Amino acid sequence: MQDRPPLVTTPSMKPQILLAAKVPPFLVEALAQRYIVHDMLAQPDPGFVDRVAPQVRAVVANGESTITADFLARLPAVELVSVFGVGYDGVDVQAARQRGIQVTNTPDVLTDDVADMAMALLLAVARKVPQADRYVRDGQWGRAAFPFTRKVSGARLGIVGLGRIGSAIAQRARGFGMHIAYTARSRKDGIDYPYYPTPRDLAEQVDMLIVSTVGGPATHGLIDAETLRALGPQGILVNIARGTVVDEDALVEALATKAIAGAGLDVFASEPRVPAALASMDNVVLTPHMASGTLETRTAMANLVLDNLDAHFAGRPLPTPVP
Ligand code: 8YV
Repeated sequence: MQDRPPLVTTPSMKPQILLAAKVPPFLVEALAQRYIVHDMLAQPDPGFVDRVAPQVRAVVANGESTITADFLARLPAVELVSVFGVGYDGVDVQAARQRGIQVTNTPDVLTDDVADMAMALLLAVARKVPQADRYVRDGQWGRAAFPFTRKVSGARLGIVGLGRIGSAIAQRARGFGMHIAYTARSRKDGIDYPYYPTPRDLAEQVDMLIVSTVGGPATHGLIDAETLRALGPQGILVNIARGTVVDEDALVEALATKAIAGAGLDVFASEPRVPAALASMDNVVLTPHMASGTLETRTAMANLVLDNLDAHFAGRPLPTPVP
């Protein structure tokens, strides 16, 4: 029998990337068509990252990822971190910059969904939508009266952080005839809504407070016990930003003692862990960090991740580098 010629393997020219977060399957598939993908969450072996590290030229992360300076130091060939999400507070951008590593995110495409979700949570808490649903399913209708709820239209709304998402929330709230005020690091030029320098000052003036500011050390615990007390026993808090912006222990305490009336929370300090106390309360609505989670928006986010990677590897300007 004739010997077969040895199989010649040519090294793939595809750049290698490290997938460091859970992203939708359609993004994983699209990435795999263009790149050699090392999915670190699918690898139980702790030595995996260091084994592939010398070849890794880009990292795909998400809004919840923690990409520290130490982690980047383990990736000597990395050139780009592409975040599937608008928030990049988990990425040490300064450390990346020092190494010449670019960071991109997915702004704008998710603004509408996140603002929609803020209003959904506000309405769900104020109008007791989950409780009303349970009441009907449990066959209570016709037996016991459903309690009165709180009116959202015309109420006073405070927005913490009037960036892209905060402004989109304000736009929606105007449609509800709400009286809008805001706090931010500084007063915004050309904005007529009343400005308060701190969340506490703002909370004193409003019925409902929506948190839509960036995460990270600068806003850690910004919504503290004092702010919640200022919001008052009729007050409702909604957080679609980052769990760390709200002092979670203080929030649990404020809800338990009825220092505030209720809360709608899409984000938590240590996801996916939700404090058991919150889950046992009836005056809260809890969702699993899904504000941007429509098929349309997650598809647009995925496309932006791909566009940034493709631009980088083609030597073109990045569509959405972080500022
Ligand atoms: C997540 C988010 O990134 O955009 C952000 O900053 O927090 C979200 O959109 C998304 O859940 C993907 O993990």
